[in-house]
Amino acid sequence: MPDDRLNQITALGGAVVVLTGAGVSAESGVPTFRGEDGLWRTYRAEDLATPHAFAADPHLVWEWYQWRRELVAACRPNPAHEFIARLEREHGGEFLLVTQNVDGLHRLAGSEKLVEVHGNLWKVGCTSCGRSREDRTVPFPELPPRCDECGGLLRPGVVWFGEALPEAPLARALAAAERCELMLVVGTSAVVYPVAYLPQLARRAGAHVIEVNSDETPLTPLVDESWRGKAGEVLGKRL
Ligand code: BV8
Ligand code: ZN
Repeated sequence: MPDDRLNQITALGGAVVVLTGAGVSAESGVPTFRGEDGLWRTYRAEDLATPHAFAADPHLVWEWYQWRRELVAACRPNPAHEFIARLEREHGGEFLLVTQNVDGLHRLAGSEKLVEVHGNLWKVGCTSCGRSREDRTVPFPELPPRCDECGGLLRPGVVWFGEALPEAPLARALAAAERCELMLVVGTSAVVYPVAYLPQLARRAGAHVIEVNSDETPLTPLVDESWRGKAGEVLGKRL
C-alpha cells in the first residue's frame, strides 16, 4: 500500500470527502455525459435532462431514461467503486461520498455514507400527486409511465438542469467539503454547478485535494495532486 498523503491523512483519522462523477462508472460500461459516448441518438444530455424537454416531449425524455435504466441495470461496480466503499469501511474518521451519478453503482458496491446530489435513476416522482418512490421496472410496459395512485405522469427522480438540488444532501455535501482534510475527486469534468464548487470550497478550507481523472479538467490546475488515469485502474491498484 503506497505511503502517501492519502494514507497519512486517513491514518490520522482526518475527515475525508470523496466526490465522484460519471468517470467513476465509465469502466462499468455507463456512458459519461460529455465524452464521445455521451450521445443518445442525436441528442446531448443537456438537451434532454431539462424540465423544458420533459414538458415538450415526455415520451422522448422517457425513452432516453428507459434506455439508461436498461443499460445501467446490466452494469456492475468496478474497482474504483470498490476502493471508495472500502475506504469508507476502513477509515476511522469522518467520511462522506458525494456523487453526481444517478446510476446507483456506489450503493451496489457497498457505499453507505453517501449523498446522491443529482438524484437516482431508480427513483420516480409523480408530477400530479407528488409521491416519489423507488421503481426498478425495466422496461416500463408503457411510456411515459403513470402513477398507480392517481394516474398522473411520472418523472425520473433526478435533478435536471435549471432545477435546484435537494436541499439536505447539498447542505451535507457543503458542510463536509468545508470541514474535510482530504478530498478525493474522481471522474468528474467539474463543470456542473453548484457541485463543481465543492473542491474549491475544500481547497479554501485547507484540504488536500487529489483529482483522479483520465484527462485534464478545469480543476486540474487547482488540485494538490493529479492522478492521471482510469479510475478503476488507478484506484484498483490501491485495493
Ligand atoms: C441549478 C442528473 C439553480 C440528470 C445532472 C444556464 C441555464 C440553466 C442552468 C445553468 C446555466 N448555466 C449554468 C447553469 C447551472 C447548471 C450548470 O452548472 N450547467 C453547466 C453545464 C454549465 N446547473 C444546474 O442547472 C443545476 N441546478 O443550478 O439550479 C437553481 C437554484 C434554485 C432554484 C432553481 C434553480 C443542476 C445541475 C444538475 C443537472 N443534472 N444529472 C441525469 O443524469 O439525467 S448533471 C450531469 O452532469 C450528471 O449528473 C453528471 O454527473 C454531471 C457532471 O458531469 P460529470 O459527472 O463530470 O460527467 P462528464 O461526462 O462531464 O465528465 C466525466 C469525467 O470523467 C471527465 O472529466 C472524463 O475525463 C472523466 N473520465 C472518463 N472516463 C474516466 C474518467 N475519469 C477516470 N476514469 C475513467 N475511466
Ligand atoms: Zn400520483
